[in-house]
Amino acid sequence: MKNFKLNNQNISQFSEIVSIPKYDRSKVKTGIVHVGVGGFHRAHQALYTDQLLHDNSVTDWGICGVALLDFDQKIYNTLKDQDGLYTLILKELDGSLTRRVIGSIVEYLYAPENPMVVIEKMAHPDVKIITLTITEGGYNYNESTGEFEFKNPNIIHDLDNPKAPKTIFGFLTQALKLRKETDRSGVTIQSCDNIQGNGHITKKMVLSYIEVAAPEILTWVKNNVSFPNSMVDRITPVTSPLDISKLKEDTGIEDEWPVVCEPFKQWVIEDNFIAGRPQWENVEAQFVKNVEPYEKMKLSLLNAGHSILGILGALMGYTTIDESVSNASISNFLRIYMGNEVTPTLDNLNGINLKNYKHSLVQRFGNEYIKDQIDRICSQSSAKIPIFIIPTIKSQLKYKGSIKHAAFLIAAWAKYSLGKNQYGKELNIIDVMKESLNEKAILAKEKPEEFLELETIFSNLKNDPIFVSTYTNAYKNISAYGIQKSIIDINSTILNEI
Ligand code: CS2
Repeated sequence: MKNFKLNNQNISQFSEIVSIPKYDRSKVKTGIVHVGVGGFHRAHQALYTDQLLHDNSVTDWGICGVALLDFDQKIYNTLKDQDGLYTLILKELDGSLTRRVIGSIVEYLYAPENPMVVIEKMAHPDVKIITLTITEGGYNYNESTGEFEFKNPNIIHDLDNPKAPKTIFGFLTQALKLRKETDRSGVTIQSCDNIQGNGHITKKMVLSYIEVAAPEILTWVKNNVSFPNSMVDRITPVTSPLDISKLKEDTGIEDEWPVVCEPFKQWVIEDNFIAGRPQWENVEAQFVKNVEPYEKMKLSLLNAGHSILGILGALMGYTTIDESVSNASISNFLRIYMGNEVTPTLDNLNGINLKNYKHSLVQRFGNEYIKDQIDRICSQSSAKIPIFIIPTIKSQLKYKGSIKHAAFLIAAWAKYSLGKNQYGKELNIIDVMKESLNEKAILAKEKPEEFLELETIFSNLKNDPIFVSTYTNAYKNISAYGIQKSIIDINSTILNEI
């Protein structure tokens, strides 16, 4: 088979082999600016939009991808080189692959190269929505106070250099200012990150920054910008070199950075778009009045489940999520956590069969073709645990429910933060708080409660005697009996109680 580089010129070469965009990309205008063109965006929103653009009457909703950080240069270069085209590879549960070339990203910009171009694009009259996947840690709030973190050096930089910002807050502020000054329409800012109330948080953080950076536009922003909440879901591991070479071998497509993902996808969106929106509901997105219960269900079951499989699995010496969930003691742990500790905190899930949802999660985690990396899941746990796990603990404490498995997980995380698995092998910890986590983890060896002193993660949990004693017991058990045996033991205490 002859190989061709993926780009506009060669795209028709692949039409017999994979599904390709069957719309005229040159006629598609940019209506959405997306910040953070990682694997997830390309497996999720960009696919929904690509499906929508196949209706040839839809030409207003092309995406301009923005790479915000120096770190994003590689994806920018790849997309530029490939005219925004890339291959999405669905890995089905039976191992078969479904491939599709996506065409909805019609422009791409690299902010560090030319911040003004990004600001102007965000303020362009055709742009009606700015969507974000900037990770859980990207919203710059202090977990213990819930307030915007003005001490962040990049925020200080943006306040001093408004025309050459580095953070999303600096960019949005300048773009909104330009929109107001040039009498342009308002715009929707839509977070697509895994945060409870992601729209509310985005609104609060953006307004907090503007209040200091550009108070003269605050009222305009309040009246002309909407911030819908949304729940996003699709497991998207990091692309491996094998995925790239296999794509080329099987199809002749030379794609420098295809995206791989699971077959499942879900997008539940609050219908709150001040300047209009695409009809994503035509391609299976759900628009609802209140996203909160869906978000809560997904974050506290799927994402928390991931953190459990990641942290316990890492300590046991596994490298992928499917390996971790195929260990019976870990999957029992997960089931008990979901049933005993999360389910009592969920309500208002009209139309969702929670039992089936939990069952399907275990199946999705077990997809052995996905090979979702434990390193990816455990990365930035300091931003994830406060969103995925702590709210469940707080709610259970309030209603005197069980917190045994959650407290055990925190104890296991304290062990993980020491940097070694049960065989003494070094763990690859990727976390902005890696050093402080490690410092507290070392102190915790003598006095387990020390780990809870990290207030930006645990807020005031260290003052709850029930939590502290449950956590301390779990920590001592792991120290005394090792991770495997203490997981089995904690599962059996619950089964006995039941
Ligand atoms: C994962 C998510 O980052 C994580 O810890 O739980 O990336 C997860 O795969 C997605 O939210 C799935 O929708």
